[in-house]
Amino acid sequence: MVVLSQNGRQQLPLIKACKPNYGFTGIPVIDMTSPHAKAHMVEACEEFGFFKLVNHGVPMEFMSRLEDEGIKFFSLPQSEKDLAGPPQPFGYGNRRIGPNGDVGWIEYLLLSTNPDSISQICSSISPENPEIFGSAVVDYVSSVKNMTYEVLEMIAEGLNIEPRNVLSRLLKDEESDSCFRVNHYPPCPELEALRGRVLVGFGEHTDPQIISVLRSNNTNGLEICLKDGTWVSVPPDQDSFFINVGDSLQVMTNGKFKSVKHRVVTESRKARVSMIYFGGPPLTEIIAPLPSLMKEGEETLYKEFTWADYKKSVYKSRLADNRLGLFEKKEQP
Ligand code: GA4
Repeated sequence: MVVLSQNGRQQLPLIKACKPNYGFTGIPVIDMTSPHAKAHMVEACEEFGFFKLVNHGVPMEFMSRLEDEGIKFFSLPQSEKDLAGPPQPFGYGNRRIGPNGDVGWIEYLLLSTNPDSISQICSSISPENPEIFGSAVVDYVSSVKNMTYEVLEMIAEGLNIEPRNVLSRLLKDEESDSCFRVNHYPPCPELEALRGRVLVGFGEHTDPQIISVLRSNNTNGLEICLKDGTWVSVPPDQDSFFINVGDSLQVMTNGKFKSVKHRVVTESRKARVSMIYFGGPPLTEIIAPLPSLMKEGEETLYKEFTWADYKKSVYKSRLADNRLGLFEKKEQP
């Protein structure tokens, strides 16, 4: 990996650009109102760990209002933004991702999804108008949460498992450990000169939670890794959501669903703004394959662990690490 030095202060990663995938039309697009949606969601989670969701019912106004508020925040002078950081674990972050030395061409806000905690953090994010920013986040997050519950219930039906809320209950739980982030990837005009290489905004990783729900503006940058190891770019669509299977859902399906490896690369001319809801279970929840999904004689691939155990290990890891590796049952020789 080559590294670009920014004003001699920080080292940012450059990677080889993925081959253009103009011909690749394989990212599944699922219409939430279609009678086939449930089966298609299951197929997409098995093949890609990823799909695009249309006709989702989240008001466009909530999406654009939060995007506008995010842009307003990120255009503040650096000294003002720094008042809301660094994230511990919530707040404003710039270039540094996580506690273990990962960096990217990004600034972001990391928030809890709990309305009290949102309003608390919003008073440092926007001291003049905390309620404007706060209400944009609360409206958006509550609408996206409801849509996500429905997606998980449709997936449970598609998998033929009962009860319907076997997955969604973990996110609906008052103690659910979910979080939310707004990412801003500034453009980088110097990139034009770096032929064949791209600057990393957010390095490759899988999400540790159950499911992540991403919405971005119409700027390129998101890439996912297919089963055969090829990276493909995901054409942006500001009216849709992109759903990612997280590590916990991979475990709960005993590996039938794959948590998708993904990354964001920087555009030379246009800022990318994304907002992501990460649906996680309560800390005490045991993450294990759902018994109703296990075939007779099927062995569980993972050791038993709670979300708190996993989270602790996640925060000791680097972005690109195979975090589930530590929890896999190794074949006996
Ligand atoms: C990836 C998914 C979410 O953005 C996140 C990230 C978290 C962070 O930014 O603090 C982590 C990353 C994410 C996984 C490995 C650790 C923790 C940065 C990092 C290096 C909020 C999450 O839950 O895990």
